[in-house]
Amino acid sequence: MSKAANFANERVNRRTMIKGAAGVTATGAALGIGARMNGNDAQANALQESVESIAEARGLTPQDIRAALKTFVPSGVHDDYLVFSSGGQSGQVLVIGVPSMRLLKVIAVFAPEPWQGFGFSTETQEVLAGGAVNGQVLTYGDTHHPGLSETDGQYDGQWLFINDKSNARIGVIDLRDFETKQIVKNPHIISNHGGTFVTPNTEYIIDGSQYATPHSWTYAPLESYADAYRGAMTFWKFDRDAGRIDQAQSFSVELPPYWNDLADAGKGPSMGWMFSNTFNTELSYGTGGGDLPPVEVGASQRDMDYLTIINWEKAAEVVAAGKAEDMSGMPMIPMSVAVEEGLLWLVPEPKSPHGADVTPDGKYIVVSGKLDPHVTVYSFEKIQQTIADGDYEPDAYGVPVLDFESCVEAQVELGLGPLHTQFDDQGFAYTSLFLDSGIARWRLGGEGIDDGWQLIDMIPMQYNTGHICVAEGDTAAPAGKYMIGMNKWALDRFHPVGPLLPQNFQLIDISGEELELIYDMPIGIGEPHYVQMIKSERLENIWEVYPEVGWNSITQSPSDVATQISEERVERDGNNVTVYMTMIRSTIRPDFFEVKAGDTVTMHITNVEMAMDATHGFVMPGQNINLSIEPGETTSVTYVADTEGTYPYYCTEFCSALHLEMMGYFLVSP
Ligand code: CUK
Ligand code: CUA
Repeated sequence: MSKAANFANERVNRRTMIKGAAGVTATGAALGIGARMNGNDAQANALQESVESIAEARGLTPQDIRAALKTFVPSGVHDDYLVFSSGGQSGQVLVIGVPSMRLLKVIAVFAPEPWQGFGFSTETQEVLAGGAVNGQVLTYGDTHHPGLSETDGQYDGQWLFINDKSNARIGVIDLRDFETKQIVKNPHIISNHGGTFVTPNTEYIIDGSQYATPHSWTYAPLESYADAYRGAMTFWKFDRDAGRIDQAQSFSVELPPYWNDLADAGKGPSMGWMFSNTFNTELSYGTGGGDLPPVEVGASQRDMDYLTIINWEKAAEVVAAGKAEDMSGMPMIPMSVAVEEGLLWLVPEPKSPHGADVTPDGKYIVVSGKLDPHVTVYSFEKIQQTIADGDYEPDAYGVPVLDFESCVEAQVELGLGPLHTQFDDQGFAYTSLFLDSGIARWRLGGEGIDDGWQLIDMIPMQYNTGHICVAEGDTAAPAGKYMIGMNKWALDRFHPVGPLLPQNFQLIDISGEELELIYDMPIGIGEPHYVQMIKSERLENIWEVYPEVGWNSITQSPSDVATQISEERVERDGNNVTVYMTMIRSTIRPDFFEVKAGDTVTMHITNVEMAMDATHGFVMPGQNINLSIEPGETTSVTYVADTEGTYPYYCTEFCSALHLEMMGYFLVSP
């Protein structure tokens, strides 16, 4: 043993004696500082002492220091992984670095967001308008599941999709500039949940209905629930070249009025298929204003619900063959056709299922029953064999229900309230335990694995874990290393901030034999459900500035209202005034224009700078206008100047020493 290590041990012993407890001062030994530094004893001692004095002053345990060292990312150094997190009811997406857990960006999707000018500029207002429901533009979303685009079952770092559960909408985010480009409204369903999950080459984005309604949410009394209400599984076609969901190539498969929950796409041997949980096979719709049991009771009566299985490749062929019906402008494959074509199947599933997750090799589907302590593992091969054997009976809607025993590979008892499962690179699966407040680590089984389908370990979480995320843990090749538990309740974990508490993301190091909690991160915005964690190096197409001056960031092409330096002007056409404006440190041109009360003003503002981070903001007081114009971007806005007065407009980003001088006067004359 080196002198330094000896010294460390002596210190530990001495402090332990003094304090009567081992905790704080075992730091040096725990970190192995002495042993590693034996080339330079003086330095080792100095480090040892400084670490110990900081630890003591701050009351840190050796575990705390290990966690700090594992998550600390020095100034100027980038994180190894990025997390794309749902922002829950904020309607946004959060971008977080791992392991530092630093918040890098909040991407506006379904709600206006002033900093980015999202929902304030004409271009982004059109994006929000794309998600209008019943003709009304909505200003919130309940985001649940971000889905990164995939190539060969692995994240390709190009696109991100996210669903709005409350209105059955999907947002499309371009990962070159991290901005929302499109929102589509599902014409068949009013609420979704099992979205967005992409197929292995992002052929389709899966979007499953949650609460059944009549098709296209038309009116039908609740008593007609069994006959008139329906579910649907929608497959949105993604056109990579256009960077848009192509509704004309998208379609749905009609389903019984069960409630579809989480879904996943098959891969490898199960490529071309998808799997979704289905609950409320009891067809409960609550009390209906009468004596029926509330949904909580009504939807939990049967011991088994269903796993819904759809062959989407076959479904696409059926649509192409003209066997679907047009419904509200998008094809829907009727249930009877889906059954006849052999593309829709059910398998019983233990009580009130929630997660459905396909293993990285595509051979198994792991399902959790919220009210069953097991996860149930289905074999895709056995499902195919059961279909081939004709071992099924129709449900009340004629959909074939496969024999449970014939399809199940294993059931693994994990704990109470299993919800969601992820996978790592060492053959482990991880399942959140909502009621037990923990995450179970268990071993996957299969050919050549003797000790498979077994619970290995459990790490407690604070508290009530919903989704979990392992780095690339839902792809064909998980990265492992880190896992995040997304905890619904934070309780005492952070300083109190009033009755509405943040949620608690907990980062866990899963690379070793022991699961090690290394960071707690409060999420003070909405209730994030799911996140995906991608290796930073896969995001290689990110732009530092837009490709050229005068760029329309929604169409991702040169803007036809771009303005170059010296082309600034004010054009008048009757009551319509158009201002072509430029911004450059530290001038807004023109710095003055005047209109008459009642004129309609359109401004096209171009940031003519191509320097990284040289963003200018723009506000026009009294008009609810707040824009962000990133380097190269052209942004537009239109408003009616109905109140006479004097309005100084200015740049909101502290962009330069003379930023406060970056302003102009807008006058509205009587
Ligand atoms: S659901 Cu939230 S914990 Cu919407 Cu993915 Cu399971
Ligand atoms: Cu531009 Cu401040």
